[in-house]
Amino acid sequence: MTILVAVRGWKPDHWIHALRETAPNRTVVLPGDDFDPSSIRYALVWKPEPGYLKSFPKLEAIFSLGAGVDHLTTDPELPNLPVVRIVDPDLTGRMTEWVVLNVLLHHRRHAHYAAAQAEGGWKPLRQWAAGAVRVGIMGLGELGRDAARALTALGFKVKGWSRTEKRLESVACFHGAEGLAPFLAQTDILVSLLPLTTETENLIDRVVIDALAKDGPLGGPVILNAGRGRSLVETDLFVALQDGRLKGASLDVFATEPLPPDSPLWRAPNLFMTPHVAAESDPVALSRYVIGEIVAYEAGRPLRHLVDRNKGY
Ligand code: NDP
Ligand code: OXD
Repeated sequence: MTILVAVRGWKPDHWIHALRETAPNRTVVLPGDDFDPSSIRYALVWKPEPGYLKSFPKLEAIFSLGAGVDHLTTDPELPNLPVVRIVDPDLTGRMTEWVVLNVLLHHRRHAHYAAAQAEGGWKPLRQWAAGAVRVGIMGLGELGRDAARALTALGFKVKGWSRTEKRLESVACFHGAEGLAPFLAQTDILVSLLPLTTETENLIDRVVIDALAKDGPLGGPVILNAGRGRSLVETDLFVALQDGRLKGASLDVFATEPLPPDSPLWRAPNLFMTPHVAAESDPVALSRYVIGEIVAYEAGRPLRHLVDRNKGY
């Protein structure tokens, strides 16, 4: 029952160490180690080389080491096996921290105060209560629901948009193409926690930007994206920040990562950027999650949190 760990762009050492600590009786190997490909039952992966996973004839399940699975669904040679994604309070809590932090940075007008401090200026601005601000969350999945809960607790007026109909306490829910315009029209701060699929690619463009509420207390709408970079048309966001149709933005994910040095986004006004660290996959927490799922599966229980290949998430 050998476990393969293939994490492109991440250091594998912490994963190997955490997995061996969590499951000392299992063999854990890395690509390049000396092992028999037919010994591999489970692959724990992040951005594996396309086609790589078809090399293991007895593979039973693929575990994405991130909540997003576009790094797998875009592989045309992905074997037809169950793909399990991360649903874990450690990762969810990290994302909620990022969302709350960035909503508050804009709500509390932090760019203004940071600039004033740099100039040695004492420049108070009027401050509204959270209840005056409408936050709209695109994606009411594991991450969107938790962010909605935390923002509601702070007093923001929260609404959400998803593909299928939802009912959530204290959150006005919209869904589908017909729900998008009314959702946007009542949103001052838009938060995208959408997966990347054929439907969500380039979804947040100038049409969406122009459909956001313009009568909110922040003086213009704000966009946060921690879902996937390719859901947002970066040039449309940049132009809207430049010409003032958008008051501000926060981005954790980008169409090309790392963000190229010549991207105009580096110099966009009132834009907070983080390098895809909103919700890091923690080796200790997520090794416990994955081993727990494997143990349950081997005891005869069905695998949970499976990706639906037709939906793409
Ligand atoms: P889930 O699969 O639990 O939720 C996805 C949500 O998006 C669901 O509510 C789904 O609707 C909605 N959705 C999907 N397609 C559409 C569509 N076409 N129109 C409207 N709504 C849609 O995912 P998670 O919440 O766990 O994660 C969301 C994404 O966050 C990940 O896919 C990943 O890209 C990103 N992420 C980013 C991280 C970072 O560090 N920046 C870390 C972790 C994840 P429905 O409920 O109807 O199915
Ligand atoms: C994830 C990510 O999907 O890090 O977990 O983006």
